[in-house]
Amino acid sequence: MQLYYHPYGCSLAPAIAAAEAGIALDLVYVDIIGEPHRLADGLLYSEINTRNYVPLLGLDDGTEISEAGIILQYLADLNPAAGLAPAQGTTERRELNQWLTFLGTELHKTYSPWLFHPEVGELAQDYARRRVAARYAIVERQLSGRTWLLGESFTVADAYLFVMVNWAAAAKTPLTDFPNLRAWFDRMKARPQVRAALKLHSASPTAQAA
Ligand SMILES: N[C@@H](CCC(=O)N[C@@H](CS)C(=O)NCC(=O)O)C(=O)O
Repeated sequence: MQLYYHPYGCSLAPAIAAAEAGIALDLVYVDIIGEPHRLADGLLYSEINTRNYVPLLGLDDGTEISEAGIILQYLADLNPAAGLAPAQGTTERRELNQWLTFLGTELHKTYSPWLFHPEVGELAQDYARRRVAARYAIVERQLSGRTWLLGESFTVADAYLFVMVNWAAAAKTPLTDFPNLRAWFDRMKARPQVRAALKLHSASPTAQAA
């Protein structure tokens, strides 16, 4: 399986999920900063993925999966023994879906693109930062008395949340008011598979070639 990724991108979430599930992925670098987006060999990314963003998961049967929340669930369901997602049809799975949708729509899409494009202006960025803080407050309450987002089991929702919290310093969305979130972030960074995924996912084409 191939994961089309960018080192600063939300493709980090599936990279973490795959590492936690013990699934090996081939990482394919996409320059999502340059326009048009291209692979390291110069190929236009839009020729592979008409949506033109990462992550994209290329399956061995030639089909592809896009959208972070769906890729995460696909990876989790490939290895149920890893316990990264509750069983389909359960109340717990519905809860996971609720969090994945919240993370994708309320948090991810408030950061990206707004907080990574200064050209949108200070007013828009300040507004986005206030929205992020209000969403972090929701996560802060959820983490009270819980080790991971859904309770005592680490799930792919934690992998997804990690991406945005990892952006916090660069995007100037401080975690100061959110002690549960900070403690959760420390627990995440201490997980060996999160560290392994971070290392793999931070590689640029030059580093990959080296
Ligand atoms: N709805 C998509 C959003 C993915 C997304 O925002 N990807 C960003 C990186 S975090 C990207 O590739 N941006 C490049 C672009 O939009 O041109 C998902 O959930 O996977």
